[in-house]
Amino acid sequence: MRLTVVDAPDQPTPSDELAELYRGFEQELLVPLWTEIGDLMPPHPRSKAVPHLWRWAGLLELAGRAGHLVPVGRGGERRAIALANPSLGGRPFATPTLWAAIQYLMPGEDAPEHRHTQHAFRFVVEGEGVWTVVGQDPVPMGRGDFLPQGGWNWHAHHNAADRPMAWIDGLDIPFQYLTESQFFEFGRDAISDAERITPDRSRSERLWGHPGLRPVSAPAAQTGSPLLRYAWADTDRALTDQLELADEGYPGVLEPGHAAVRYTNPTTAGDVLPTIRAEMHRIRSGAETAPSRQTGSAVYQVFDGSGRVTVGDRSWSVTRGDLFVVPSWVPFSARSEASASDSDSGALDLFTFNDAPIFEALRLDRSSVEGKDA
Ligand code: GTQ
Ligand code: FE2
Repeated sequence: MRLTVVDAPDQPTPSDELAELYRGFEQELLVPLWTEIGDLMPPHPRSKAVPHLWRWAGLLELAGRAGHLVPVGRGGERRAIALANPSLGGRPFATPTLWAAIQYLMPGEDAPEHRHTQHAFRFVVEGEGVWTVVGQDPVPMGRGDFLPQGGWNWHAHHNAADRPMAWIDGLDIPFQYLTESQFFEFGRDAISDAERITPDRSRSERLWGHPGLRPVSAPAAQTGSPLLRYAWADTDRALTDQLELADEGYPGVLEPGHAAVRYTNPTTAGDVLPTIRAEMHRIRSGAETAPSRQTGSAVYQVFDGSGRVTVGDRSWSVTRGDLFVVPSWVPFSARSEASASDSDSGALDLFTFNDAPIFEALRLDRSSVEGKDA
């Protein structure tokens, strides 16, 4: 620490005595507010993170090479490769609060059982064949499926297929690193044969996966949603219905040509995880979202279609699988631009997750749309 005498109107006049005072502060490990206020208490958030884009093709290629070179086992635990925001000091942090990684499992491979306080989810942009075993309940993973997994649940992954599979993980690892709240335990080294079954639906879905219906026998409470898989067919139908209703003059869409759904905990109707919000947005071909910003950071992955996204002063053409970061209070907008290689509708489907539950719990949530404060 080295205090400097700042020559500015709101600062004391430099003098030998002032310099001596500052040396005294230093020796006693004291820092006055007046030299730090601009950084500590800015008029609005100035994120340390920057907008950044990672191309899916590049991630997948590197993950595939790791599949051949790096074993999965006790200690390393997961073949997960994290996005490191270029301005967060090389740490594996996509944003100051969120971890985002591509995870890769070779055919027949298992990732061993463990549990941790970090809240997590998996999202699948392509492929199938992996089952995540949460608390001994095998949960299938396929394209478009979202699998939340609240902290402290035992979990392992196993690839029952004859092809490698990749997906993305989202966790609150950086937030828990900052808050020094982490606990971690190893589970069994191998899951049992009874957990190696590959059912189409997990037990959690059979119990909790019926719209608007919850079992009257309230089972043991767990952290986060008890529903462990939100299947793509349901998400897709919800978005299709929203857009069609708008055409019929019914309310429901966020803005013209822009439908969105939030993954929720069926026991509370609130967010699926205590620290992470997750949503799927569909922007109709040719439609554009209004630029908006909020406190807190987000990660997006293009699920389908292609388009142009703008994050602050950065703008990229994006396509299936591409991942990008929206830092706190940086404006974001997206435009759907159908390209010849896109499947069916030409809509841009964007999966996104963010740290909004933390900000809302602490009353730190603020947003504005095109300059209108909310
Ligand atoms: O799959 O259990 O990307 O514990 C980071 C930490 C994945 C996992 C990650 C984890 C996992
Ligand atoms: Fe884990």
